[in-house]
Amino acid sequence: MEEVEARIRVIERRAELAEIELRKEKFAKQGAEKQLANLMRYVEKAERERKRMEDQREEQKKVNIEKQRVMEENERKQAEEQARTDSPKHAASAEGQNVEGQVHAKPSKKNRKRINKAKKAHEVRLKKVEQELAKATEDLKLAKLEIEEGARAREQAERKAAQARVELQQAEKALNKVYTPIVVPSRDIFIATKKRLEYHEGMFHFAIAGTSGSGKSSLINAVRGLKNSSKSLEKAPVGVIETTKEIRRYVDPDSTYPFAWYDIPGAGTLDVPDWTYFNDHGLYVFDCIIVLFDNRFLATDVAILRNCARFQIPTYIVRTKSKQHITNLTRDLVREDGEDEARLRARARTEYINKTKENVAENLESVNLPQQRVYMIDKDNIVETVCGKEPDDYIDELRGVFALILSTASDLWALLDNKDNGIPRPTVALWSVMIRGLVRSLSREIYVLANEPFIVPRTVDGERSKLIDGTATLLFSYVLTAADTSQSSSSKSEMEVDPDDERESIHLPFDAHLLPGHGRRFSAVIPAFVVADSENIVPLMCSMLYQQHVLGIREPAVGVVLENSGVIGQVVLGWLDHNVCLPNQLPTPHLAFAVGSRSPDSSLGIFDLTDSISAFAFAHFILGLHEHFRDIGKALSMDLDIAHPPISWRSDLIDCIAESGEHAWKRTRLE
Ligand SMILES: Nc1nc2c(ncn2[C@@H]2O[C@H](COP(=O)(O)OP(=O)(O)O)[C@@H](O)[C@H]2O)c(=O)[nH]1
Ligand SMILES: [Mg+2]
Repeated sequence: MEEVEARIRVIERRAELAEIELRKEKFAKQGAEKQLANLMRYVEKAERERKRMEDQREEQKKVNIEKQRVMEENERKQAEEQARTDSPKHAASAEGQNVEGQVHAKPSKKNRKRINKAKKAHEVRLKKVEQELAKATEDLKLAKLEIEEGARAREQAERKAAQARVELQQAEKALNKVYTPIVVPSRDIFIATKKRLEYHEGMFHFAIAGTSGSGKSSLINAVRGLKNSSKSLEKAPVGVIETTKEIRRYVDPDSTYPFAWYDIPGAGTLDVPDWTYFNDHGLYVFDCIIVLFDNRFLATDVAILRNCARFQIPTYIVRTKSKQHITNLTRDLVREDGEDEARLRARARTEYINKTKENVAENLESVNLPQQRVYMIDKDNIVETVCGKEPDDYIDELRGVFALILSTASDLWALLDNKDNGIPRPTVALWSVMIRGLVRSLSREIYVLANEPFIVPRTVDGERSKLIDGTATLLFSYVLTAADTSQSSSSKSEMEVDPDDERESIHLPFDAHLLPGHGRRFSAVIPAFVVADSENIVPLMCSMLYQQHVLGIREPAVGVVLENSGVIGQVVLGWLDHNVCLPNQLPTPHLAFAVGSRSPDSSLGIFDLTDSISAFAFAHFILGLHEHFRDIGKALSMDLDIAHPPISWRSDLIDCIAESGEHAWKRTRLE
């Protein structure tokens, strides 16, 4: 968690830096744009100035030409006038004409001088304007360059901004993954939702969620003993395309089962965050949610499971239409040589079961949800079971599990209600049937041993007088046999020892014997889950831990305290300090359980088995041991790492002491 938080902090910091960078770039972009606008204004002004100058020059030119023309016209007129007045003296000397010509030429020269001067001044001005224009053009060029530069900078800034946005989104996503907001409904909303969904205390409320067509309505009919073809008005309509997201409620017609079934449509089309969907539909009020799928286990199914985990609602993963899927698979498989129809179907069935389990396991693992069992069912089989018939081919019978839990709860309730003169009545027969049934539904490789005496290991100097330390009410164990040190299908009777048996003893140090008994050993018992009363639970769990330790198994020990006439079950977890293993010293065991509270609270691992909801939560806890059983089984099927140095204790020490006195255990050690 710390590591994840550190990662989040780094991502958040990066997002912050990216934001700052983005702001800087925006600022730079604004600056460049401002500068650009200024330059444009300047260029426009220069252009205007140039035009004005040119116009002025043009105007001046016109004025000068006109002036010149007027002047020449006047001169011409004067000359003509002169000529007219001088006509009597027409024969004037050539010299005289010449002088006259010089007199006429004088003003014209003056004018030209003036014109030339004006021209020069004009040229100077023009040059200046041209220079200014050239400068303006140069500035324009520079401005254009700057504009281009600005555009590039802007592009880069925008790219960086986009990247920063992506990073920010990623950071937010990562943050949401870890800290998905959980909006816990207030007490008032909770009560209002219960009212809206017609939740009645004392009844058990199952929600069935799944995509349209996965078979929700059919399952609801099946568990109530109704076929899809039934004419009953109570039937849920099937095969209809779900057009609303409205939740429908159906009550079990069999009043001995206080079940209400709810059809939760639309879960496969999440267009809002999954927890919003979960909260909006009030799914948090249900006692149990069944996630149903037909072909593939989808992300939306996982989303529902994730939300159920938040609200600690028991869930069941169920695959429907199993018969149909197996039939299809039978048709798809290539028949092996000499394989008849029955064998082919059996192969298809195995493949179907394995593939389904794998698919669900992978999906759960990918989102870090604990593994849980997937039930494979078919509506027709359920109808048959509900109607009291034994279906010919079924994989899992979910309703059987529910019925077992609820009937146990109601039987225990009835038993407590009928107390004989206040004397507590034994309840062990009732609850042990339920616990056995539940564990049995988890694995067929587990052996149940009831009322078994056990011993606790002790060191050389420890007390050795009382060698049976207690009695376990229920031991759910794997069994190792002498033949091969893997799990075997030997029955309990094979574990009893016949002294004349010629079989070889089990290849395990004597330390590995948990259970008492004497003589040679052909099998060893490795408990994975135990039930005992409060007097026995601590030594039993220590013994169980040492047993696992000797075999190199590092799983925690799981047990439940339940008195023989009690109805409250409390979970105990145990582990060993594996590092401490000095000669003649046992590793320290640790046990954890809720103290100070005896009132049922499933989040503390305390359950009241007379209360159907609490009993259901208890059952769910046991069904959740699926992975725990599997891990111990897996460890046992591998090469066992027998502890070295071995712990100095053995179960049949009692005989040795009886026969040979105090230190006999040394002689009888077989190593
Ligand atoms: N073969 C078989 N068909 C099923 C099973 N469950 C449902 N169906 C069929 O699947 C179709 C859709 O079922 P329906 O219950 O309406 O699904 P919903 O949309 O989830 O309520 C119907 O044609 C059902 O007959 C089953 O277990 N086996
Ligand atoms: Mg339906």
